[in-house]
Amino acid sequence: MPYTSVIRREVFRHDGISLADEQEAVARRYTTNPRLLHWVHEMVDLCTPDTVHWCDGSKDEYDFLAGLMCETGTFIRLNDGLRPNSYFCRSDPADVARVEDRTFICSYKPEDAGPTNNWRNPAEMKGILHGLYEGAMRGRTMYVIPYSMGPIGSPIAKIGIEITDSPYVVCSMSIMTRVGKEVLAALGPDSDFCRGLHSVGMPLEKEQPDVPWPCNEKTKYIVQFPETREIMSYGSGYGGNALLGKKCFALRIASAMARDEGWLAEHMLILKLTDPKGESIYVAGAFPSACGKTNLAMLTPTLPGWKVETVGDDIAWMKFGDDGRLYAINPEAGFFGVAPGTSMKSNASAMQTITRNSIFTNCAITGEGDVWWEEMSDKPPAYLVDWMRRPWTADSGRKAAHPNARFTTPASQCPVIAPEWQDPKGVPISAILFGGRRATVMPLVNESLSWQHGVFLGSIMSSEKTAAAAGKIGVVRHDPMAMLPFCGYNMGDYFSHWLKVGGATTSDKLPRIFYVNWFRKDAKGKFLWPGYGENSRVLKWVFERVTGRADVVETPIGRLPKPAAIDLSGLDLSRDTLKQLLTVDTQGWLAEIPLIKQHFAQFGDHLPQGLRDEVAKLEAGLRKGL
Ligand code: SAT
Ligand code: MN
Repeated sequence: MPYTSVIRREVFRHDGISLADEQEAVARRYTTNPRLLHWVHEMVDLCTPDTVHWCDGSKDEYDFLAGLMCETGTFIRLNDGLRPNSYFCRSDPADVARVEDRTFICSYKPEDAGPTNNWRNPAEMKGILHGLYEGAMRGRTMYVIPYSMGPIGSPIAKIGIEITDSPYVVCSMSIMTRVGKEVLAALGPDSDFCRGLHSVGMPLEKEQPDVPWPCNEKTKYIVQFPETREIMSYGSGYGGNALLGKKCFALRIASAMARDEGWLAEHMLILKLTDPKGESIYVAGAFPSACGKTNLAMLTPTLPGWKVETVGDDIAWMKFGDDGRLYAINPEAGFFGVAPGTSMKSNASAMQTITRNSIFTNCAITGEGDVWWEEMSDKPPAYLVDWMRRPWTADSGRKAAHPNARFTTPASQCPVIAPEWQDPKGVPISAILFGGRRATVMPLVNESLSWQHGVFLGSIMSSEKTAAAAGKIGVVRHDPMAMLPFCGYNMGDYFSHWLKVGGATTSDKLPRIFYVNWFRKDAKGKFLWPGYGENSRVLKWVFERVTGRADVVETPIGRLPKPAAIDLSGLDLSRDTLKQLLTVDTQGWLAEIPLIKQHFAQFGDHLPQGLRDEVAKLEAGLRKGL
């Protein structure tokens, strides 16, 4: 039976019977979970969609919805000869990135959201949102997406249900997460789940034509209720605003769950690093959005014999195993990567991953029906249509792709995906990297002196702002553990939680913590370090530290490599430049101290004493060296 008729049969509507009542019968074929049935019933009554569709995550469903979006103009199917089963999509220019100023944490007490989050009272916010959701799905289909973050059945995985009126979200979620009946089977009749309600906030009146990218230009709300594990998102259809499994659940809600349950939900890539002898370690790394997590996770080492394989590129959930080590899973099943800058030179594995079965949003499109973005090739195609539907040539004087243009692609297609990437028990983490985009002060690599000192280094992470979020680009801001936009509770308490985690096992079992900075520039503004595949030289040093080798210099900021300990073989980089990359910029660090103190002051008595001690120790150490 063709897929369309399955949908049509299920959404058949009688006059005089409420859709919610009618849906109950359909819904019971998918689940008997009373909480789920009740919630969907309530949301149908509130949002009054024309039809309801329970997603099964099948290929038929994906193809049907993609086809539907081609008809409505949301999707353009790319040339199958060039990029099979792939789609091109343009968002509304008013909906291109996460909206941090419209993101809220609604906890009962304001101090539980903390100074770095926008707090609102949960009841008041629900009042506002209910007003907005009332009738919000009129003229549209409501999709119910059962999804698992993490391999279904993994003790670390968790189940969420997203209700959305966007078929783009359904297709994206079925790439980014595990969707379908197996999830409902794993949920069973009794378990609870994370509730996520999403609407693009653009109901359709009778006869009103739809637009290719429905959204609400004026009103957007991305709202988390960590205490009740609920998400409500309104007005945006883009990325982390709308794919609720990602930042909203796997970071904001999950970080609060992790605090309560003694684990970590982090904005981290996970990679497997293998040395020429075949010995492997697993490394997690926190970097702010659009700072190269995907590139690092898929790095092609320039050092002969070394290998990097990918476990995840954005999020890590880490729990202690019975052996006292920290095990990480990648809760996602796909990559939502920044397209501009991705090329065979910068990330060949990503380029091979996206050769098929992918969605491209806000890139440019070529005359042959393929996608293009800045730096994808040395020479741009002679003629393109840009992400704003304007003709584009190399001398147009503007970017062809939006800087936050993205690919959405299955992780399983990555040529360097680690064979164990879906292991339900996760992979044991030996090292954690923290890093931001900093032109000055921060050295290439620096190992922490202890777990507490490592947490301190994470807590003072700072980075230049990128296009992943709306707002001014390039401004340096503190972004602790790359979680500033994603921590679902008071960040001071989050630091305490990190310190507590360090006390949960013996120090030999804890991952070692490193601070890295690939983005150091010289006085003329030129990058000092080549980055990309050359970062394998830093990974090698990390590997050697973890396995008990490699020389260090103890300094007040941490353990720096002796310059000779970084393997520069085959690289055209002077020892002088390396020295510059590895010196302690005492004046620069001293200038950071008041900024760190100011950053810490906002947390008041939520700031753990351990971090106060670290800043005092750092300052004293730096002054001694003057
Ligand atoms: O939040 S998104 O998923 O849109 C991208 C990011 O900021 O990492
Ligand atoms: Mn991210």
